[in-house]
Amino acid sequence: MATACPVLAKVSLALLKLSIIFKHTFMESIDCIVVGYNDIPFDRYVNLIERYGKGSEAYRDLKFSFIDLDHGPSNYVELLNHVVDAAAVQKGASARQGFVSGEIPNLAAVYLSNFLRRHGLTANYINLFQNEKEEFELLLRKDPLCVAITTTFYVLNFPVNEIVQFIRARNPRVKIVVGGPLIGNHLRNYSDSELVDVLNDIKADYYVVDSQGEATLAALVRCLKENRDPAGIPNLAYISGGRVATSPLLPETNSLDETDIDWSQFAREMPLGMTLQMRTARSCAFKCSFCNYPTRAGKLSLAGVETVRRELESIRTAGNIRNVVFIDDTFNVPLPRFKELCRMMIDCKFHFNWFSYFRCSNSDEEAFELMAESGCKGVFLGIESGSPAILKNMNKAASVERYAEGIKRLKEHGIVTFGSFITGFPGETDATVQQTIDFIRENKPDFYRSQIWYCEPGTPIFREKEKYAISGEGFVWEHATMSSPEAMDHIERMFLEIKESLWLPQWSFDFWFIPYFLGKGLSVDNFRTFLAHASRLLTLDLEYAPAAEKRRMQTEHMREMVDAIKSWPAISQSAAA
Ligand code: B12
Ligand code: SF4
Repeated sequence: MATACPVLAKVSLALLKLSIIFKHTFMESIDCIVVGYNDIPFDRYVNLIERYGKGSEAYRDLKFSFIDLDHGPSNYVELLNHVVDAAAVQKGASARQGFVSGEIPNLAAVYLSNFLRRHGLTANYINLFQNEKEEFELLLRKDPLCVAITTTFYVLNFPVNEIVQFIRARNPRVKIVVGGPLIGNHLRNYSDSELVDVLNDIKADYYVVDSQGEATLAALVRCLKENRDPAGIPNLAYISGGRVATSPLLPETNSLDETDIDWSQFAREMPLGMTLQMRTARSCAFKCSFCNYPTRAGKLSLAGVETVRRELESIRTAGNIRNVVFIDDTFNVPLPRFKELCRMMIDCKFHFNWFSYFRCSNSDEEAFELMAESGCKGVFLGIESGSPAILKNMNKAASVERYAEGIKRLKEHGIVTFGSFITGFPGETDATVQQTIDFIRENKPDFYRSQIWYCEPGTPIFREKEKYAISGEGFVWEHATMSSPEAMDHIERMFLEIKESLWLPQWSFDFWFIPYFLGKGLSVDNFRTFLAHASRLLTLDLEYAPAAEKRRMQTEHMREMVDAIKSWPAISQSAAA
C-alpha cells in the first residue's frame, strides 16, 4: 500500500528491478524457467464471456465480480486501486504501489523450481506472466533448455497459448513443456483426433501427464541437458506424425517430506512480499459429490509436522513475511494432526497470521482455542448449503447445526469467517434455497458468496444422472427440480436480500485477497469498509434504474467510498510523510 516516502519507494523499486535485470544478465545458464500465472486482462475476459450473451449463466456469474463504470468493467482489484488512488490524491499523497491480483508467489511455480533445484538443476520462475514480460525476455535470451508452463487455474487453453507464442517469438530453440491440471483434464476428456486438436492448439513440445509431474519434469530436463532422447521417460505425451504419442504412465509418489520449499533461498533472489502460500497435504479425504479433486489428486498424503515446521522456519528466516495461507483443502483433517500443527506453531513462536480452508463441522473447542493462539486470523468454509437435504445429496458429511456452532465459535475466537455456497445442486428447490438464505442471515459469516452449481462430467453426482434427471453441462443444465437460469435468479435474489454478511466476489479477488490486503498494512475492518461500499455499487448494477439516475447514484456512492478510504491509516501516514 502507500509507503512512508513516495520518492524513496519509487527509487527502491527501480533499484530492485535493476538488480534483478543485472542478475539475469550475468547469472549461470538456466536449465528451466517455470512460468506461474497468466492473469489475462480483465476487460479481455469480460469480452470473451459476453459473447455467450449477457443473459447467459457464465456472464451472470461473472457479473458478481465486477462493477460497470463509465470507462468499462472494473473488477474489485481495479476498483480498489481506483478508489485508493483517488483517496491518496485527495490527501496529497501521490506515489503508491497498486494491488495486483496474484502477486503472492505462485505456489506451483515455486514448488517446481524448488524441486528442480533439489535435483541439481538450475531453475528460475516467472510469477505473473503479464507483469514480468521484460524479465522473462531476458531469461529467454540466456537460451534455457526449456520452459515449463504451469496450468493450476486454467480450464481453457488460451492463457497457455499466449505464453507459448511469446516464447516462440523470442526464442524458437527453447523446448516448451506444459503440465498440471489442464493437461490432466485434456487427457481424461479427449481421445484420438480431438486430443490431437486440443494439444496442437497449444503447440508445446512436451506434455506432462501426471497429477504431480515434478519428477517427470526433472527427468525430462536432465535428458535435454544430456542430449538424450526423452521418449523413454514415463508420463510424457507429445505429437508425433500427426498423432499423440504417450509414454507409459507411472503415477508419481513424491513424498511431501522431501519436497518442502526453502523460502529463504527464494527471498534472496526475488522480493516475496508479506504473504505466502504453502501446502502441507495433497488431495482430500472427503468425497463431495460435486467435486472431482480427490479423484484427480489421488490418495490424501500429508507432510509430517517436522516438515511443516522446517518450511515455516524458512519463511521466518526469509524476512518480512507476516501472513501464511495454507492451501490444503481440509487443513483440520485429521483433527489430531491439526492440533499438533497448531501446538508446533505456538511452541516455535512463529507469530504468523495464518489462513486456511477449514471444515468447521470437524472441529472441537480445543482446536478453536489452539487456532486462535497459533495466529489463525481467517478461514474459508466450504459450507455449500443451509439445507440438510442438499448437504446429504452433496455427500458433505456435515450438518447444518455443526456449521452454525462452528461459525459461532470461530467468531468468538476473533477468526474471520467466509462461507462459500453452491446454488442449484440436484435436489435444490425454492424452499432449500430459502433455507440457505436463512442460514446465512442467522449465522452471519463475515463474508459469503454463492455460486451456481457447475455441472461437471466425471464428478460423483454424474453417477446419479438418471435419478435426478440431469441434462446439460457446465453452467447450462437442468435437473428434476431446477434449471440453471432459475438458479441464477436465486443467487441474484440472495445477493439483494442478505444484509447480514458481505458478498465476496471471486474473480481476481476471493478470500485469499484478505491476507494479501493485510500484508499491505491494512486491516480487516478496512476490507469490510471497501466491500460494503463495493456491494452498494454492485447492487446498482443488478437492480434496474434509469440510466441517468444510476449514474448519479454511482457518482455519489463512489464519492462516499473515497471519503471512507481517506481515513485508512496507511493513506493518512503517506500523506503526512
Ligand atoms: C489456492 C487456490 C486458489 C486461489 C489462488 C490464490 C493464488 N493467487 O494463487 C483462488 C481462491 C484465488 C483460486 C481461484 C481460482 N481457482 Co483455485 N484453487 C486453489 C487451490 C486450493 C490450490 C492451488 C495451488 O496452489 N496448489 C498447489 C500447487 C503446488 O499445486 P498445483 O498447482 O496442482 O501444481 C502441482 C501439479 O499440478 C503440477 N503442475 C502444475 N502445473 C504444472 C506444469 C508442469 C510443466 C508440470 C511438470 C507440473 C505441473 O506440479 C505441482 C506440484 O506437484 C486448488 C485446489 C488444490 N488443492 O490444488 C484450486 C484449483 C486450482 N482452483 C481451481 C479453479 C477452477 C479456480 C478458478 C478458475 C475458479 C473460478 N471459476 O474462477 C479461479 C481462477 C483464478 C483466478 N483468476 O481468480 C481448480 C482448477 C481446475 C482445473 N484447472 O482443472 C482447482 C483445482 C480447484 C478445483 N475445484 O478443482 N484458487
Ligand atoms: S469439495 Fe473440498 S472437501 Fe469436498 S471433496 Fe472436494 S476438496 Fe474435498
